[in-house]
Amino acid sequence: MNPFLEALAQPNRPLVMGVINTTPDSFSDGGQFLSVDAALEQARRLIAQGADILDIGGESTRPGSDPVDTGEEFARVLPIIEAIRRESSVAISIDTRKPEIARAAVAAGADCWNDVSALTFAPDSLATAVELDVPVVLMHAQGDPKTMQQDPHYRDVTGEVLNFLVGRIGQAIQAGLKLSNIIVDPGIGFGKTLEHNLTLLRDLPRFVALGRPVLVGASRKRFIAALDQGAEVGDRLGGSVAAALFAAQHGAQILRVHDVAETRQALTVQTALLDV
Ligand code: HH2
Repeated sequence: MNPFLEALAQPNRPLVMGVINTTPDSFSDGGQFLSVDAALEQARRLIAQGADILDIGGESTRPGSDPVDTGEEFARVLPIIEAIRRESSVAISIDTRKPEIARAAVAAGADCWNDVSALTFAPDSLATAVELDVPVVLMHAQGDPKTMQQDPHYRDVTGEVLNFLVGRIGQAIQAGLKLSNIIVDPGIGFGKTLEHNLTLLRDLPRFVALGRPVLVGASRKRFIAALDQGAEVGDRLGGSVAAALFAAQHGAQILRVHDVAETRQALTVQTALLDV
């Protein structure tokens, strides 16, 4: 069985996905894990802290970011996936919009394709996902990273994001993707205001009702600063953990976080408190 699906099948607690961005410009850990050695050290640390999945990304999709050349993205992510795979069987996801990167990452040992464009970025994204036959995260975004935060607009944010995801699930199934390979994500911070993000988090049960695992990535995001006097990225741990606990309590099955140890500890306490 695919290690990613195996992990999803087990727990009565959500899975913790630890983020490793091998980019110079990611909003929270940009520049920290550019070398294979530094990224591998971080992978070891996150595994020791209890990460169920490592999410490896070589292109920042933060608001205002520029796209990355495919060759550069290959060079950033492949050696790291290979290095992790040489020493660990931890589930690995590749965070990319590019089918050719997803294909090479899976060949190098990745188990899941995390696509913030929900397989819309390239004409052959859907066909590639079908062929790779690994779990795929379909995430909602309004606009592209360069401009998405300029004026996000919805009449009914939850309804529109749900509609989009239902539409993408339908298209993916029609193209031949297995339903069991589909994970959905409302895309916190991707073309959303503070109010949009809060509404989506409160409405998570409606996403859970789609019947597919829900992934939430709220860690260190800007909405936390908007609620807390512009807190800098490094000062958003409390808000990140609060959002992760809230998401878990409202049915999220995968939490994408930068701070694995703290999130795991908070989830353990929450589980103990709720388990009566
Ligand atoms: N958020 C980011 C990147 N990838 N993938 C999913 N499925 N859901 C998310 O919410 C999500 C994601 C953005 O965060 P980060 O990777 O920390 O920053 P950057 O895009 O600057 O690399």
